[in-house]
Amino acid sequence: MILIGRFLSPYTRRVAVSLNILGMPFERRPLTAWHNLEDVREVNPVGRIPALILDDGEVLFESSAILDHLDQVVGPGRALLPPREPDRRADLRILAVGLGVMDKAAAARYEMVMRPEDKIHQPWVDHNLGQVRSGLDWLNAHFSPRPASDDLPQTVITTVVMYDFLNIALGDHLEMDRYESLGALSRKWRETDIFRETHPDIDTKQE
Ligand SMILES: N[C@@H](CCC(=O)N[C@@H](CS)C(=O)NCC(=O)O)C(=O)O
Repeated sequence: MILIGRFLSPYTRRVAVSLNILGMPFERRPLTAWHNLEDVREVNPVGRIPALILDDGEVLFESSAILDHLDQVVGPGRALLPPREPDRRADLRILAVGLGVMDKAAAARYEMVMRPEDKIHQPWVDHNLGQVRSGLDWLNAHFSPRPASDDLPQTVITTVVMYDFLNIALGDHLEMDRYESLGALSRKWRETDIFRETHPDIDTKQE
């Protein structure tokens, strides 16, 4: 399998961490929509990362659809998202907020870095940052991994990756210290091999 995307993309990174946890070998092409749009469009008609090229050549895109496929391949006993209610429903709620936070963080960041300085619309940046903050408040209050579990379910993978992304992309604009329980979860996992192997710095160092 070939994973298309850079690790700075939290969507790409959560797929990479999941592949590693599930013991599924893959190659990676660290492309981005900004530098390699034509190549990315060849694998994803919308021109976004991640995409996963399967061994038979079929291409999957959208991180949640890719992860759903991986869970189907390994089966319900090893799936990273619980296969049945009520745990499945509970985890989907956490993932919906985590992914929403990533989407709004990306929107704020794009406004700040993609526009000429005199064309940045600060109310739009603030609107998105406000949504990031309220999403983080909710996650901080509502997400606690199931007790006595050292497993890495998709909720933990996505939350740890999200937290790293926010620190890197918007650390100067957010007060990350106030999300104590998310910070503790991040500290528990971020230095473990499984997350270090996919740290966004890896791509920067290779440039
Ligand atoms: N919902 C998508 C989001 C993917 C996404 O937004 N990827 C970003 C990189 S972090 C991208 O390729 N952006 C380029 C663009 O939107 O033009 C997923 O979960 O895969």
